Amino acid sequence: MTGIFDAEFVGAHNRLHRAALNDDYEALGRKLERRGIDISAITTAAQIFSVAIPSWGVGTGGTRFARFPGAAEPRNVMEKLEDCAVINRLTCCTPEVSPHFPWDHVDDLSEVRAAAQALGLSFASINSNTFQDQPGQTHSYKFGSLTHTDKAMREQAIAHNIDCIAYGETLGAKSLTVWIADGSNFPGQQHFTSALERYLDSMHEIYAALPGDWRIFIEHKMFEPAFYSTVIQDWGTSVLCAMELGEKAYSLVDLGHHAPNVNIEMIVARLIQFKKLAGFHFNDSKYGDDDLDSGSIHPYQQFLVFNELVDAEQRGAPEFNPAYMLDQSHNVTDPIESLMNSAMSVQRSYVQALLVDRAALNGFQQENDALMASNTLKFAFETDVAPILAMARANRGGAIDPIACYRAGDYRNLLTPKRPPIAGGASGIV
Ligand code: PSV
Ligand code: MN
Repeated sequence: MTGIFDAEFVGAHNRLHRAALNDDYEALGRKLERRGIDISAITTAAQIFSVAIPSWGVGTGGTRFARFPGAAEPRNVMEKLEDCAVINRLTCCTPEVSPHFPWDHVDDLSEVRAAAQALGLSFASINSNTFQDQPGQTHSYKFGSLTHTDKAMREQAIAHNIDCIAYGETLGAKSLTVWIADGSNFPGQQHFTSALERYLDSMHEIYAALPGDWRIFIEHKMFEPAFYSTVIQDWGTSVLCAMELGEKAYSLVDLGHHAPNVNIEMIVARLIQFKKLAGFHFNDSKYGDDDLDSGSIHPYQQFLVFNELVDAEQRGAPEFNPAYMLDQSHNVTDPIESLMNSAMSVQRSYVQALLVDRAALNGFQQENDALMASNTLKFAFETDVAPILAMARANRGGAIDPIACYRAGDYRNLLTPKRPPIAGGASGIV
């Protein structure tokens, strides 16, 4: 099924690390016990946690300037699924794939669903794409899609989103994620209010086509490709639109889509409070929408986001059902390795947030003990939970050290004859 990474190969790799893991796990177990935490309950929670892989993430991305193809890159959706299955096989926390249309389009999507099932995968939210022109397309998205001034353009974009719902039904998905690149590059280019009115009109039509048990996720982005304004620029506009559309519409948080230093965990808390949190596109960034591996720049921010999520989970916040997805692009790393890194980093933040002593935190908040409240969070964040993550994987038959195991398998070299290089150094952000 996942070729080289069968039970025998992963088992042999795990035997190299087993004694050290048992040692570290027992030591951490004793440490947590002193704080009244049962390590096995945390390990069980880690085993259940999952985050979806974006189908585009297994390809090598590019910048606005260049794209440098990687070895044995997947050339179609079936090969993308094979790579996603390797990530899930080794990390045991990525059983879902979030597809992108038309990039993943084939005539018979039921074959794609069957192939995914055979690999132990299923489908998360469907992503539509009205930010690029496709070969043979009637109208260009150069000046917008769902908000375009020309009704014919808007109708084309609406029809594509409705097609995506149909694709998702074939694949067994239950939500549509809509990110638009619409915006403006110059002050005065676009009438802010009219553009948003057109957006809402278009989204009402898409919303009306949603099956009863589907949700629609609105993804905001502060800039890029438009550099002066974007129509859905922040969580405020996104949540206002979600409220306007109805109960099936939610606001999706991509960690790279905010102004620097914005308090994202607080946005998350607000969206939870008003029952409008769709979920996440996890990634990390230093400057903008950098699409770096999750937790590589701001691990404490990621932990603080999970602190809000675990708080909501534990107090049974109403209608709390966030979709966790990665969204990142790789220019200098092997995408499989980067996605494994990110999935494990997100899982780490979740587990660290489970260690927060919430009763103590509540007490410190009530007493206005700022230092101890902050230290309560820091204490959880600074706990090295790596043995819990590794044990969770080992218990599920995954790899104790997924990156080392993947490298030992020499996956890319083995696949190179079957997957010749994709020609071209064309630029293109994904
Ligand atoms: C836009 O930057 C974005 O984050 C959206 O989620 C897209 O679907 C994705 O990137 C891939 O282009
Ligand atoms: Mn995104």
